[in-house]
Amino acid sequence: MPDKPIYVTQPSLAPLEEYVELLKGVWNSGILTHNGPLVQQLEKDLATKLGIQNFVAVTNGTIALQMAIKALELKGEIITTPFTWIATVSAIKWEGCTPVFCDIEPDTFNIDPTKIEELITENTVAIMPVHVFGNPCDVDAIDVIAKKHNLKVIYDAAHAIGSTYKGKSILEFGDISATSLHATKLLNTGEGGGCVTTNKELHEKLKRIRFFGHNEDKDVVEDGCNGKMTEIHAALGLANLKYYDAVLADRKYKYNLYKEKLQSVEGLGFQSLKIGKPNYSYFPVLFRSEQDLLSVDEHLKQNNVYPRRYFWPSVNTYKRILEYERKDVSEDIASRVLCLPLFYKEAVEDVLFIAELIRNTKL
Ligand code: T4K
Repeated sequence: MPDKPIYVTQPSLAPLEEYVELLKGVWNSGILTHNGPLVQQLEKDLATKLGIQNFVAVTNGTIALQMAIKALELKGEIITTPFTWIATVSAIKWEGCTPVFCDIEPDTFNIDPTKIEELITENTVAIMPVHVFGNPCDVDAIDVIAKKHNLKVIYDAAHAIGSTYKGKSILEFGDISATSLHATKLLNTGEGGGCVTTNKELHEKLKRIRFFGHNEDKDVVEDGCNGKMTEIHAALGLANLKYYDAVLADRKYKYNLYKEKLQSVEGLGFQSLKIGKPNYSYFPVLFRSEQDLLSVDEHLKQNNVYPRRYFWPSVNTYKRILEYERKDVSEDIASRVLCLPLFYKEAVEDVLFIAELIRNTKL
């Protein structure tokens, strides 16, 4: 048994000295925030790394979603997925819109494009799918529906830095993508996030919204908020960005190792990766029943291993903040998915140990 607990994830962190080196510049200049040089550098370097036109760095992924809704001036119903983190839905609600849940595909865990059209009403203004666990949605099918019904598309790409489709970053699909740079993500700034759009006007507007709605003369020209990333966070992002390729390759290796060791276990299933390339940022396992999941979860915990039930329960069942409407596939998948520990510092022996524990659990 490992002497220290193995949690579902740990932040990927650059050597401390490299972070401190960047902080020295911050201490010398005294510039802590307000679109400082490190934020600008992070935006530029990250855009180059991902091969995208631009990146608007913000305080977290939730505010990135809210800013996207604000920038597109949406008021009405937004069709989204119930198999997600609560932030997808709280962002919609905080912007005064109404979430309408579309059920998911049982294999990819992403929104089911064949079920979107039946939910469109005269009040529908947008679709907000999630690239669940970094697995790209069927962006072509979603684009066809959006164009046909004149709807905007905001991708919740919180998990999806590093995921691609047709050789292009998944962040450049839809009108705007909102991503997260939270501690638990492939690339992190502690807390952080970003908006990505290929539309230059929207890009400028997002920058103004991030900064109280100010234009360059500090006139208020938008309904803005405070979404500014600090230099301290940007420094961490820049330090970590140097290790981005190594982290991505490491996750892919461990993902494939888990798969290799677990694929012959009867009663276990995996997320289908059908469209584009994922970033291997999570390793979700699908059990035959919730009882099987609970047995494995218990066995792992007895051995100091702590996986997580992302995303359970299905968000449509949060009755305190939403009117309940059944979503059979999402509720079923949410009850049977367990994410196994997967992170840069995880020892390969620990991956093998966890896989062995699962193989040895009586299902
Ligand atoms: N949309 C989607 C689809 C999302 O999944 C999320 C966030 C968002 C939007 C919103 O993005 P942000 O506003 O958060 O940028 C995490 C994160 O808080 C959240 O960012 C993430 N999704 C969600 C799926 O998971 P927890 O509940 O897993 O955090 P916690 O504290 O239980 O940490 C998990 C494990 O990670 C711990 O066992 C230990 C380790 N850990 C965690 C932190 C925070 C560390 O080692 N160091 C740390 O600093 O929420």
